[in-house]
Amino acid sequence: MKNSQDIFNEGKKYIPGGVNSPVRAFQSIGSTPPVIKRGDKAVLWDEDGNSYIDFVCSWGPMVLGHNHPKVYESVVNAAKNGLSFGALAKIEVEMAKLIASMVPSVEMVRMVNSGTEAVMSAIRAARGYTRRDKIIKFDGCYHGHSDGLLVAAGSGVMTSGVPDCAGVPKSVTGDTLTAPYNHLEEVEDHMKRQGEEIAAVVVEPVAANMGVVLPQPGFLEGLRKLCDAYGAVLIFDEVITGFRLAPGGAQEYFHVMPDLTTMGKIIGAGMPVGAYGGKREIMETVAPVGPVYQAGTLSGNPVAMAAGLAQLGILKEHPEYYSQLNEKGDEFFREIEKIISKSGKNCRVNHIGSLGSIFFAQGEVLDYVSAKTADTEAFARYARYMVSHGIYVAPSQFEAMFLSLAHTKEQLSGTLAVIQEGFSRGF
Ligand code: HOZ
Repeated sequence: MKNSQDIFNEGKKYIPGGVNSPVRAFQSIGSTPPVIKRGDKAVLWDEDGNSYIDFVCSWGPMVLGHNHPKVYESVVNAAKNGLSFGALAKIEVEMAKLIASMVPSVEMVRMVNSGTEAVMSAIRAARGYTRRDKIIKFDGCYHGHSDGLLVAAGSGVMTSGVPDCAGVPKSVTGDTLTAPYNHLEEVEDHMKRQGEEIAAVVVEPVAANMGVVLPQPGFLEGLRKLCDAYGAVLIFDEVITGFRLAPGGAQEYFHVMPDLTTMGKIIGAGMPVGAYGGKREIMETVAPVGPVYQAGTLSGNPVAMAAGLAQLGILKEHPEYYSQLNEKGDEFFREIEKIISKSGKNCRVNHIGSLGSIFFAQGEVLDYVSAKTADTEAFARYARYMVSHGIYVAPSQFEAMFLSLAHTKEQLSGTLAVIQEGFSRGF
């Protein structure tokens, strides 16, 4: 097993599809994945010795780039003291305090191990708090793979083109209502019909799992008003936007406060961490204070906390990093827009700060239906071309492109040159 292809083939004998998460199989772009050996700053190397400028950034969390020396040092030092205790450690309290100091709506926070777990638990807390069962989610938003949220989900579910997941009982999804993203009137309809039964509205404040789709002006504010009017809990899933758009995530960026916030891998600097937090009165329904049960031996794991604390600590100390990162992203995506418009191709670039997507679609992409109009074959040709030219982009039309603070001007202009060549010659 020397090279990527051999390793992937061997993996397929023992792991479903050869991968531990479906999108990374590169199936939807009709290719096979480079097997990644190492990352440093904004560069990845594969088992064949090829290097790539990384625009996946582990699906977001590597906002400082790979192998940041302070994060590395913090992890190594923590590991020297033991890998897991299943008991309270001081670093968990430090982490909770730091998150509460950065995310404006968070008064209390509970650590879990992934974004999936965070959203699943936040919804349970919202249901326990309101004593209601139904939730509203948006078509094309992805909130992890828990049963009740695999309804019209984005990310790998959308990539595979299977809107409903086998193995999920109808009885479990019966309380999940859906609405199109950016269509406030449909949320209002649900509320008018059954507002007394709706525990929560869960939303990605910037949708980033059907490609990047921005909230239209008034959408998030409208959700806030509807939740207030009907006594529902507003949950912002900030697994992608948290600590990326601003120190306090999308809620700070858009000045709209949710009741609960879910966070993911970025708070572990890429290690398996998630968290949910928000208003004290809701969080105090969670055990051992209240009757909503949620637990886990690995929750608040000291090594994962050490990684996250180092990354978030750096970000808190340097608020100027956000203007740098957002400007770098805005400029990069605007340049892509120029290239595309000169080429005359039917593409749209949706972007905000360091997050963006090139949609191979004709019209504006504002929701699941318009995202689905994208020509996934054309995207596949583009993605294969990019990867074969040393630019690692997500192997799906329905995922985001992420920049980090580690991306250099030269790397970004090199990437633009590759894109330019691709759009002018065809992929
Ligand atoms: N569903 C993830 C991105 N939205 C991909 C996870 C992975 O393959 O690591």
